Amino acid sequence: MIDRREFITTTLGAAGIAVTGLVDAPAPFPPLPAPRQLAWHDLEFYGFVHFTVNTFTNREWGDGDESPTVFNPTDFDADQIVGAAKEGGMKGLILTCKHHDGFCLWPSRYTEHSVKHSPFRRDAVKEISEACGRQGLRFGVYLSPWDRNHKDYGTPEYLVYYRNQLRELLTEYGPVFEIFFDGANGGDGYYGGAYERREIDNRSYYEWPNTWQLVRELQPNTVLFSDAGPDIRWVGNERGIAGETCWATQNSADFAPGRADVQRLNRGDRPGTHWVPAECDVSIRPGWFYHQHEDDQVKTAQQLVDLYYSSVGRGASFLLNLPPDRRGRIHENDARSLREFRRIIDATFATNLAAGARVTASNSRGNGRDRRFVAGNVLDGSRITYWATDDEVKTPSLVLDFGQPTTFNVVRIQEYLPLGQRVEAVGVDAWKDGCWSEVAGATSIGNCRLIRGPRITTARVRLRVTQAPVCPAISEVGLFVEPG
Ligand code: FUL
Ligand code: CA
Repeated sequence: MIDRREFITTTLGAAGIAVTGLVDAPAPFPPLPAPRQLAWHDLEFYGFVHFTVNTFTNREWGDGDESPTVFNPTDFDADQIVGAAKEGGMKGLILTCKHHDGFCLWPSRYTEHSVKHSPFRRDAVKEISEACGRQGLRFGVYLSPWDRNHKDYGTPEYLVYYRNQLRELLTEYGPVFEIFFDGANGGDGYYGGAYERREIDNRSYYEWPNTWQLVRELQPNTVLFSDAGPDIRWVGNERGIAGETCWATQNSADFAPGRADVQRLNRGDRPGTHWVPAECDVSIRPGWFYHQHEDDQVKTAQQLVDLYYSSVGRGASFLLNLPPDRRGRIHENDARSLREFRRIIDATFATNLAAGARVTASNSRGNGRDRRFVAGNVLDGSRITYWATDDEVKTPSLVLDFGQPTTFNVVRIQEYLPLGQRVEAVGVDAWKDGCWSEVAGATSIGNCRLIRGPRITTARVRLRVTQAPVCPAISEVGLFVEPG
């Protein structure tokens, strides 16, 4: 589609009339997200499914010598698992197709250590991926690099095995939105009967760039997760908490999968050479796998809500683990918490209280005459329209006038990501007794910043960009109130 300015310029230019008053869009501020990363940002909340022999041996890490016969879910129901995730508002599910113990949930042609020798005998990867397809969730893969079952682990032959498995998963189960490359690597295990300790140099052993290249060839839209990216990074903890300041960028040369500088991963680097936003992985229970003794330790809906604010609300994604039980279903307690979480989030974000406000800005790019950049674009509910200022105006402000007292306790700000992460800090003011008083502030914005605080009642709110290296491009601003 030809853009409006181009159209006018071409038409008027052809008629010999000079064009004024229309301006170029702001220059992008690199590094920029790739299209696959932009699509991933949209998901915001998705799930992990940890399920394997550990579910039946009551462990977190299997040694690799478990008999496939222990894998015996009595009532496996992929639609129930996916349905619970969907009811909780998850947009995708990442399945542990193979955890550190090496047992495969699909009948891989490259090993006998799989469902094919279990009493279950079905292909759990197929069933989960198809249930995701039916219910409109994206499907993702966890394939543990560390394999405590495989005889070749630690040698170059194992890499051939690992990539063969990846190829199976990427060619036989439909689109894969993410691959989670875990960082836990090397140590003791069964290793085909050797029962020994195998150390590997995790900076060189896996030859990650070659594996990443294979994925790019097979499924170019898949985002690759590891401690170090290349597409998305670990947030540096398994508690679901991104840094209060959390940049979508990092200096990738300083990082390698399996070697985590947890503090830097938690906040990212600014400036950073690459777009590698954070993912917050955390389990709904203390463990990653199901244990009956944790049935009464399922996180409450309010705890999950807090995690939403500390992950999605800081520009990261929220990857919440839901471990199926020995039936092969999501336990009632987990499903209940998750449903209640969704009810609270929906009740909070259903109505943008600022939607009908009159909005004015201290500056809009091109004197406010170019609709592509006007302040009203922050209230149209669309992420692809934005408010931008003239290049030299880096710290503008925007006023929302509701015309009547309005009560909120959450402010949501979202940048227009195709132009990069531009805003470094903002302040939020409320009009009170005839003057502005600051009620909130935040650093890094990015995909989504949620500022949550006590309830405030006011008829006018002002957003100030207080620090930015270039003019801002803000796609949406919202005010919300959490249910009482
Ligand atoms: C860790 C693993 O060791 C855990 O078992 C779990 O899979 C978690 C998501 O990643 O590194
Ligand atoms: Ca918009």
